[in-house]
Amino acid sequence: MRTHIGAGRVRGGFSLIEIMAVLAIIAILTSIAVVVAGRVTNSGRIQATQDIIRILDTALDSYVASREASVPPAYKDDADVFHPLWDGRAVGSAADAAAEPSVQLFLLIAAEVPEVETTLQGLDAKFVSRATIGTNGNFVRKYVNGTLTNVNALVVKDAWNRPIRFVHPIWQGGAGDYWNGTSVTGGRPQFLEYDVNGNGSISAQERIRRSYRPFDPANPGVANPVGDADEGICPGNRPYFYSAGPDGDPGTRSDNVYTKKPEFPPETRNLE
Ligand SMILES: [Ca+2]
Ligand SMILES: [Ca+2]
Repeated sequence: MRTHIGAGRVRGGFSLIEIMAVLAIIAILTSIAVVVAGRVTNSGRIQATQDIIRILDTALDSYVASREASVPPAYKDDADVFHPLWDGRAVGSAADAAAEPSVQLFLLIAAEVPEVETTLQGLDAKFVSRATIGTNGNFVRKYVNGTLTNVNALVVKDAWNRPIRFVHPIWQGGAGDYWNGTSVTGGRPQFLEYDVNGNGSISAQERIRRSYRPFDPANPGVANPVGDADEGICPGNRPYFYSAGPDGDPGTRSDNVYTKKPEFPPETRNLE
């Protein structure tokens, strides 16, 4: 009997080209696997984040029902400083890079309602922590035994470990100029002024800046342009919660996570 081995060539091993081809195939398969695994992870995180937002929505419902109000008011601390409940940046250079901790402020007010506390117990503990409110010397403080003391409140994060955001209807689309791709351009007042305490004048705390968009990942710490809001308009004059999604940028709305999607002003939609 005669055994036919290919064209008669006896192989003593793999050639360099064959090894390189195999390595290239392995590299391609690995990169596909990483992409697929990333999608699976993100889809699980999106689901988890939606669950978190639904619980916050329920907490908001409880608050609204208990207070017979359509929206939560601004938070006023014991130092008579008002902290509007919205998703934007505080005024002042030191705080420019920091968004107002909007969910934290909301939960500080909402904690007065017992039903809210019960609802929040439904949150997975790994997304919840406690922290002082504010950054860069702009802490929310209260008098405790005669001393101004930093306030602790619940922080609720999304599945990418970034704070969930709360948008108050006062914004109605936000304030601030736009980043048109090459420069910051006008179109809206840079600051939104809102007489939070109704005293007829606007204090520094009542002049709030909202985002420039889009977020510049190369310069996340600089004041401009840093997108820190989705610029949505609250549906039915009711606040909404959202997460900035996998990319962590609120200004890119395509991957943001919502349970109640807001309207967006037409002029920003054109920049999508
Ligand atoms: Ca005022
Ligand atoms: Ca985003």
